[in-house]
Amino acid sequence: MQHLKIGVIGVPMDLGQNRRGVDMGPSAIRYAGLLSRLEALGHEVKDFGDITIERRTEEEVSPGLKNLSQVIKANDLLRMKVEAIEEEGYYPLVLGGDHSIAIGTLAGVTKDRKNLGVIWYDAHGDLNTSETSPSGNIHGMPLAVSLGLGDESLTSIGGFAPKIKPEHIVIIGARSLDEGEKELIKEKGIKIFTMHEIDRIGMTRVMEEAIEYVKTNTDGVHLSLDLDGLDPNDAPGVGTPVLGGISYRESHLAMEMLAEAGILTSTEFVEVNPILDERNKTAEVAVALMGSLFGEKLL
Ligand code: HAR
Ligand code: MN
Ligand code: MN
Ligand code: MN
Repeated sequence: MQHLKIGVIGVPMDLGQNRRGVDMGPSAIRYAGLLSRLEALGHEVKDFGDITIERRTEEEVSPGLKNLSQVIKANDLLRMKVEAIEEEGYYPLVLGGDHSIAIGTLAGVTKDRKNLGVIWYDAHGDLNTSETSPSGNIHGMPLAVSLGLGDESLTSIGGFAPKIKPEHIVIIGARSLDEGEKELIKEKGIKIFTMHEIDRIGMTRVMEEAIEYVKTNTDGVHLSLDLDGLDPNDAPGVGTPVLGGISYRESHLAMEMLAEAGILTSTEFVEVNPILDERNKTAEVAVALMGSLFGEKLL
């Protein structure tokens, strides 16, 4: 893999969901050795620090869109930061934080990409709107928001919508979808490899097909990797674990195949929650996977 200029940006955000601790994800990932791991591969790595996140307020303004104003502000800051990082010639590597931050990341990387491909590696679809969400948690909505669906205050971040097109998305690892999400996947014809397909045809073929799919007619590819896409045995430190997930080994294979394909233009790793973790295991898994993603090989 060619040497990259990688710009790391942390988003200590926990307002997109109900559990405390995921705001410590960026620290845990750095502590697990991310920067030296990437530098050892020959990349130039610059840590751009963390986005400032507002505190949770006591009174809940909108139960269907929890912490809406703070989530908007954080994502708008992140969008601007991602744009600045790209302008400086760096590859954005965003560390979460809960998955609501994908709204800002995607808004930033689509400023000059009108046909971005997206790989959504997740147990969930994150395709809810305030109408379909069972929880009102915005971390269950970022893919819908980026498609231009949902509350205007979220879809309009960056001043344009939609950010991405349904035919440029592939979801990998899904095993928990709400009814509204299932309908949307069918209605929009979104490409999805659920755990069924991964079991049935294997990760090698899933990734071959997914890579071919997202590189077709696109001008860049973003990887949004939610650690809960992995099995909770391998990644226990997540807020919404779902049994029967992608294994650590399958995930390494997926990352290695993405490294070989050389198609990615930005990446985010989200939902690492150190409070729910076992001795920082999930952050270490995240760093190991980023190692493979950025070119690590045994021999
Ligand atoms: N679909 C559920 C909801 O909208 C659960 C979302 C869960 N969590 C995430 N996102 N970590 O991938 O509330
Ligand atoms: Mn998610
Ligand atoms: Mn998830
Ligand atoms: Mn490996």
